[in-house]
Amino acid sequence: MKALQVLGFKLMRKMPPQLRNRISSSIAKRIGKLDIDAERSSFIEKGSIGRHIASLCEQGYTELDRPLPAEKIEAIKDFLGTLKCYDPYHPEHGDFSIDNVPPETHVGHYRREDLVSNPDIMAAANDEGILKMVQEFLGAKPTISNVTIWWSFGGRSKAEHAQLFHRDLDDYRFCKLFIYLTDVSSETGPHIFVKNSSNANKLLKIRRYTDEEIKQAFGQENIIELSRPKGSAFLVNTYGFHKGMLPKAGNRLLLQVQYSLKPIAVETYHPGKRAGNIQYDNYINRLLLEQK
Ligand SMILES: O=C(O)CCC(=O)C(=O)O
Repeated sequence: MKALQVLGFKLMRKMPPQLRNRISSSIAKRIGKLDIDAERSSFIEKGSIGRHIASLCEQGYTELDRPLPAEKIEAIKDFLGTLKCYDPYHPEHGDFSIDNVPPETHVGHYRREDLVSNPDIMAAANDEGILKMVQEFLGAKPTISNVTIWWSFGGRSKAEHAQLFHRDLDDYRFCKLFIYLTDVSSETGPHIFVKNSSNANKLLKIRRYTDEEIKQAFGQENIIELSRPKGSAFLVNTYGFHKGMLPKAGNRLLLQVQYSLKPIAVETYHPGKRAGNIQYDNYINRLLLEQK
């Protein structure tokens, strides 16, 4: 079964946007929607949801109205202080703490299994305004298919991996929530998103692209640098072109949640314990949290 899913995943990755959209719509119809009360959101103002959904669907991203509050960021950082990081691109470095980072390492990720036990992280992932926007974007109730936090370290000489422009190809339709846990300036590795590239039928070959190629294809005016204060949150359809700019100085800490139609076929999920008695929707959280 897993082998078939992985084969389907490989085929999906090669499909052009229009075919992906047709298939997503038929998967979404079979999944159906939930009744979600977006008014209870901590991230969006009353009455603004339609504008956010339109922006996410048409331009490929939307910036949320309210930040994650400073006290939540501090609580998350205190929790991270009890954990170690690893570099997924250089597993040979093993686990390291953030005051002892190997010099060649560009990124330090925390483990999903640890993060899902934190109530502030999971509350952000399950914010009803966010779930409602994502549901309208996907056309179906969302599946949380990843929760991750990582450091991008400054002072490295050359951009690598996700620091170069690329499309994500994780599912037929998916998007990601970004929340900055540090202030992010042009110097400290802002997320860069190419507006209007998510539905564009260009540059479909799977590879990393240079800044010049992206500028030629989409125009400088569509390349959006998201330098923002800590707490800032945005939803992005990362099938559109994006990268994390190589930080020149200082480190960036980012919380990211992925929402998709289906589980990501190449991932292995080990649902973890919920913090306390928190009630989150079983379906939405089924890959990451034990059922209640
Ligand atoms: O670090 C960033 O801002 C880019 C992240 C990225 O490429 C991704 O999540 O696919």
